[in-house]
Amino acid sequence: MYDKEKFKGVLPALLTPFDKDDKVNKNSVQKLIRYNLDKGVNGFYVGGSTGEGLLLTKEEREDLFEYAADANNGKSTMIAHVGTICTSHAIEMAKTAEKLGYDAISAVAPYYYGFTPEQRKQYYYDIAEATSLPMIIYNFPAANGFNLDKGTAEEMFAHNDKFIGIKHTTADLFALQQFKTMKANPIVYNGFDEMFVGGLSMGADGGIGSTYNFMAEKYIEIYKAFHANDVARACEIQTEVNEIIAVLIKYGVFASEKYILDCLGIEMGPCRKPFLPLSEEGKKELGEIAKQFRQA
Ligand code: MN9
Repeated sequence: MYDKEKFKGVLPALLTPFDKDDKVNKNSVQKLIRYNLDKGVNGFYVGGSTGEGLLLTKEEREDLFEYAADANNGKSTMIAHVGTICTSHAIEMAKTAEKLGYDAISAVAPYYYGFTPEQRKQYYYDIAEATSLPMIIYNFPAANGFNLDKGTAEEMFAHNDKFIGIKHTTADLFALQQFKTMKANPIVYNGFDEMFVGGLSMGADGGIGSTYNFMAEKYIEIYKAFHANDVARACEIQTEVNEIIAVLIKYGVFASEKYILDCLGIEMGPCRKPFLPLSEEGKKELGEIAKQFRQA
């Protein structure tokens, strides 16, 4: 059995900083981890969508796992996102994460070829069987057309008890609630930061989010208020962060988050191409937003 408690709470989906040569910036990875540990986050989700994991080579992803684990130094829960289109690459990354002491692995479903439900399930079984680490399914239908339902999840969790959780990145909070009624009672994470209170209300055990990178304290406060039965306060903070998220969406979420962190003293660089640099107009508006957050 694994310790369920340690997977709960607020976990930034770690952004991946790049230096001037477009290399993963180790210094900044470590600074970003420490900045968030100081705020009291419960863990990190490394190399996922937010971390531009699918724009990194396998070696870069493994290096990133190492930099992040070193900086975390056992202080919080570490989840390595190993998902990719090729099962054997995912397995190699999962083994690396295991060696580095990660607490769990996670994977987005394989994409592009329109794999069948059987093929997708087998991909998850193969990865889960390759290590002793627990597996958290990354359910992000908008990205790959795979919409995990309760029946399929039941089947997968029954097949292998390494399946422990679901990162639920859809606005379908009914589906989230349905996962919580499964026999296995999985850990379920809210994936869209702009509906964190909604996710918690429907039973989420916590959230994994990109906007946590620079405003984790807001989500920690939402989480605490919600669990102290102060839903009105939780909603108030949600409204506050959503005003900011609306601006991030306007200019591109990850590039905007990186720019805000640049302003706060952590050099994040741009996103990797084909993402394009932030507009000057975006920088102006985001620079104003950055002023309300703590310097790193
Ligand atoms: O990891 C993120 N998901 C994606 C979670 O980017 C696909 C979210 O944090 C969003 O970036 C955020 C803004 O829509 O909720």
